[in-house]
Order: sequence, then structure tokens, then C-alpha cells
Amino acid sequence: MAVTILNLLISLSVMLDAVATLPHANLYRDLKRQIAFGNFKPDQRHKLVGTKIASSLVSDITDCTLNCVSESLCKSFNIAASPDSENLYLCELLDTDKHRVSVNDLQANPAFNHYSPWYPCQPGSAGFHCDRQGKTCSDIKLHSPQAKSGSYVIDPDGIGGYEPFTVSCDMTDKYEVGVTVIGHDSEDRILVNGLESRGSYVRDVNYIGSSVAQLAVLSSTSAHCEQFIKYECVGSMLFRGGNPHGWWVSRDNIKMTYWGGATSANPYKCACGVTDSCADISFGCNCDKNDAVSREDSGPLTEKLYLPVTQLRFGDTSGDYEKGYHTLGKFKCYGIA
Ligand SMILES: [Ca+2]
Ligand SMILES: [Ca+2]
Repeated sequence: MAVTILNLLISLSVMLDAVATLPHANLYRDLKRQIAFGNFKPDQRHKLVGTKIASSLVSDITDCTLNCVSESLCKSFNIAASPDSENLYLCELLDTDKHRVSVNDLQANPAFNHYSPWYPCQPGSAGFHCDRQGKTCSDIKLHSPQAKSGSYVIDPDGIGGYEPFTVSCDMTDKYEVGVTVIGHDSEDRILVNGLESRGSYVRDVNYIGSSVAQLAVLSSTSAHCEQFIKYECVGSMLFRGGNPHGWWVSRDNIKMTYWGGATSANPYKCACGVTDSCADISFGCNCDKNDAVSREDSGPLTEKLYLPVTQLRFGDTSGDYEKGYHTLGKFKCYGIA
């Protein structure tokens, strides 16, 4: 390389501190000050179609990055995914990058990895060209690491299909991955009393600003979803004897007979039933002890296939002291599926 660069700062992966101080300078050259900076993000097994400035054989990704940063016309590069027989990689310097071309020019190609400078989107938008709405809060956070917690419009199924809707994004919870939070009309601690037969208490759960169908897409687009559920009881049973008095209803209208802290692998159990720590270990839930003592069963529901909760059902609350209170948390999804 003919260009003399004394201070060469290279980052092959996302380097957030540098981005914060140099927001639009992910490929930055100041040859007078002898500084160059490259912050490239890979698209594995892809090749960008563009005018090749130069091709060379290099020993590793660092050399290819150095070659691009050192060449004033280079805006991005393709590098062979595997070395040749001499253990060298083909490195192609290009005169454009994926942000300047159509999405179709970044082509799947098992023989190459593509590296373009990484630019954060404005908070809320996402995609190669920052030209689409974020699918989830995690998608928004991925494309805009600077995004703060607040209200955002998301479109889990992308352009077309369901309409986008407004959600709350918690950008600090879950190691700052971006948590989509959906509220509903049954978040308060609500009394259940005076109804005896199984499931005769019915509470429909309505989600704010979104349909269950839209939330099903949010769930399938996310790596994880959860919803906290609690039943505080006095003499009011849940699942005792495998014949439920209370249950929750899945997004597909299935009667779900396990409680928070358990899964469908633990039928008729609450969290204490999974750990064999219930008030009476012969039952799967604290409430199933069915005595005059205030007890509680609670924990997160985490099987995203069944979430969110669309209805709560209870019974066994018409005796002298019998009653219960239910509490259902906001629906939360995070990570990218
Ligand atoms: Ca849509
Ligand atoms: Ca009872």
C-alpha cells in the first residue's frame, strides 16, 4: 500500500463507542491527519455486485479491511468465505456499498462474505436502507443502538399484511436487546368471588392497540415471549386432582392447565409443583391445598406458541371464606427469531 497511514483504527464488528462519537463516519479517512477508520458489518454468505476497484489475495479479513480503508475509492468489499489452496482469501474492493445500491444487488452467495460500513438507522426504522418500520423493539434496537425506551410503531409481519401498531419499547431490560411491551385491560389485581362452578368466572383480556392475530406475529418474530400470571387464593383451587377449577386461555383459544413457572410439560402444575415445594407437596399448586389460609401461585408463562393470554377462568369461590385475586402482567417479547 502506497498510502501511509499511521493511525489506523479498524473495527470489524459493531463498535458502538466509536459510532457514538463519529455518527456518520463508519468509513472515515483524513489523510492529512493520517487517520482512517473503518467499521464494517458482515453479511455472511452474500456478495455485493458492484464495480471492482481491485482484487487481491490476502491472509485474513483484517488485511482485506486494511486494503479497503487504505484505498480512497473503496466503499465496501467482498471476501471469499474459504481460503484457496495457499491458504489465501480473495479480497474484492468495491466502489459502492449496500446502502447505495438496491437490495437486489446484495446477492446470496455461499462463496463470499460481504462487508459494508455500518450506519445506524434513526430510532424506529430498520433494514439495509433504514426504509422500513422495525418489526419489533429488538429489530429497532439492532438497527439503532442509540434508540431510547419509549413509544414506537412496529410492523411484525413487515410491509403488507397486518397494519403497524404502537407499542412501548423497553430498551434497557433483558441486557438492552429491546423488549416489546404490550399492555392490556386486565393488569390490575382483580377480585374473584361468589362463583363456584369450574371456570364460571370469566375475564376476557383485551390488548391495547393490537389484535391477538398481530400479537401472534410478534410472538413468532421474537425469540422469547413471556407474561407474568398470579393467583392469590383463600380456599380456591386451580388444578387439584387434574380437574381444573381455574385456567388460562391461549391465543388460539386452548384451555391451558399449567400455571406461571411451569410449562405444558408440567400438566396441572404451578411453579411450586415443578420444584416440589408446594404448601402441601401432594398437590401441584399452593392454592390446591384448599384451606382457609391466604396462598399464592405465580410465575412467568414462557411458551410463546400459546401467548398472549386471552382469557382467565376461575371457580371455587362461593364458600364462606373462599375468594381469589388474579394479576396478569403485560405481554413482553424480545430477541429475534
Ligand atoms: Ca404489516
Ligand atoms: Ca374451596
